[in-house]
Amino acid sequence: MDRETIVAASRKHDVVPLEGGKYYTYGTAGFRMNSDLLDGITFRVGLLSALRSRKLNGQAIGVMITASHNPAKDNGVKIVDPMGDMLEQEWEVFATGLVNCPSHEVLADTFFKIAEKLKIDLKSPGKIVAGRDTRPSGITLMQSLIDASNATNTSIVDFKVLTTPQLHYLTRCINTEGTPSSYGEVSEVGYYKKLNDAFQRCLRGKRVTGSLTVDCANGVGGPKLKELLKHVDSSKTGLDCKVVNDDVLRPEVLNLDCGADYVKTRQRAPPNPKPQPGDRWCSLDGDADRLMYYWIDPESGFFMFDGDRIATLAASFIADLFRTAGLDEDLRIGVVQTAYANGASTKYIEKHLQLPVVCTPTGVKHLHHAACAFDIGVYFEANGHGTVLFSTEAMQTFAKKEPQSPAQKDALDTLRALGDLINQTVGDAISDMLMVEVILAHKGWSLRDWAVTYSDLPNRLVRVEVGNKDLFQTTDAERKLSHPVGIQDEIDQCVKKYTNARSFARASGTENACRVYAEAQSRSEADELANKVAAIVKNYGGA
Ligand code: 16G
Ligand code: MG
Repeated sequence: MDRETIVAASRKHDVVPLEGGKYYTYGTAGFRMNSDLLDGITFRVGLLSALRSRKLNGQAIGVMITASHNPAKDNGVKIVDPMGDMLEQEWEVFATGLVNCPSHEVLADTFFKIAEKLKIDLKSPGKIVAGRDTRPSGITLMQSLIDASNATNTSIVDFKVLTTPQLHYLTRCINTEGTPSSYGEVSEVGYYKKLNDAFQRCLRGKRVTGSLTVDCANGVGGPKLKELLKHVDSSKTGLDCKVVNDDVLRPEVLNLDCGADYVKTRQRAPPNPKPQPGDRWCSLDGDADRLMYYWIDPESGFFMFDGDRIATLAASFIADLFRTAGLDEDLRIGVVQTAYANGASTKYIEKHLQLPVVCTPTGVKHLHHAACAFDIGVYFEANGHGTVLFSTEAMQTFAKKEPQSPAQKDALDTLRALGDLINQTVGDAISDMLMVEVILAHKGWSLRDWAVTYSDLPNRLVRVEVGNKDLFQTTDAERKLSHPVGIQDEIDQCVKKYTNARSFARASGTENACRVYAEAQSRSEADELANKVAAIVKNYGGA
């Protein structure tokens, strides 16, 4: 690997400098922006992955090219660590450092400096596994990545079009292949086979009833879900899936008036095709790592089952299985949420399910990390991203424990199957959807039964334009502002005037704005509180 080769390769992939001394940062979603700006950035992410792979003894590093629920013109690039989790936080600064190098020469020098500082043997082999969503810009960005791997003698496996969770799955599979902790077959088909096998084992002869319509946001989830369905025997499982909004041939319709983000932020079903009263629906987002369920209640209209609802459903089912299996003394189940979780869901988990709840800052990496502290960690963001993590110890206990009755055996087998069904690397809309179907089938629940478990507090999310969002610094898992000084007191004074109310403000991690969340006993109180807190934020935020 030599400097000249890297410099020459980099010349083909310029980075567009930002104006006014601003720089690109590796955020919660990696680098994400208009796809025209991403060529050089993706090349440099390739360089970083080449370093990271060698630092981790040649284990494969995943790179996913996607902008998730963002408009079709955007794209993004994100690094996945060998076990399928997000890039270790300490390395985000190196990503930011490489991407903002002012010239190709400085870039090459920085590359070698990082290698030296971290004692990376550049002669050892390195490996990258890559995937992209259906955005056309992903094809050229993949080439930028390939050029970076060629310039650094790093091997690259291009899996082409994948959902984000599939890339996470494949990264873990490659790195565990042939070991006792093998995560599955290293192929897309292996992913479908694993899900289908676990789905059948989870159902244990029970059948899914009624049909399910899946809105795929016109993204990669459409073709991939249809692929999965070829493997599912609906005569055995009862799964009757209708796939809609699966047009990936017209890039401009991606995430347009459909998808999980649309449903969550607009709090309504996609206009087209229109769900009929009583139908069971769910929506995936553009890269299939978020899930929203909903239905039109024939009496009261649209009702949404967001990440909080999915988390409570999963936690209650698993806690029941634990009790039946006699494991509630041995292993700990916990639920991880963010400040955006509806207060009613938190209360339900703590008071009704009697399970501990941990609150973390927004962003999957924080939730994932906190969930690892439990034997079974259920984590979901309200926006529908989440999963259930089963520790190695938990999986071993399910396998080893001698059942004392047929009911215990059944519970232990179901738990093991759930551990295989639920993606252990990251939130996976397709895997989560199968989990929801399994749980509803086991409980014999309709969506109405699920809806009445608790009532959400009315809430409102407001986006506030501010001069400088970096003035807003949070503490207490984003539930309070430490800066600007004095602002939190004003918010507290305001919240006090409302019943059962809560409100917080934070700087967005993905755009230049602040977000204000408020909930209260009634719709009008929640709206009023959100607007008042937004006005306070605006006041402190500069022009
Ligand atoms: C990113 C995060 C998502 C979070 C969202 C918040 C990942 C993979 N994605 O999309 O979890 O909910 O940012 O956006 O961590 P915000 O900071 O703009 O509110
Ligand atoms: Mg997504």
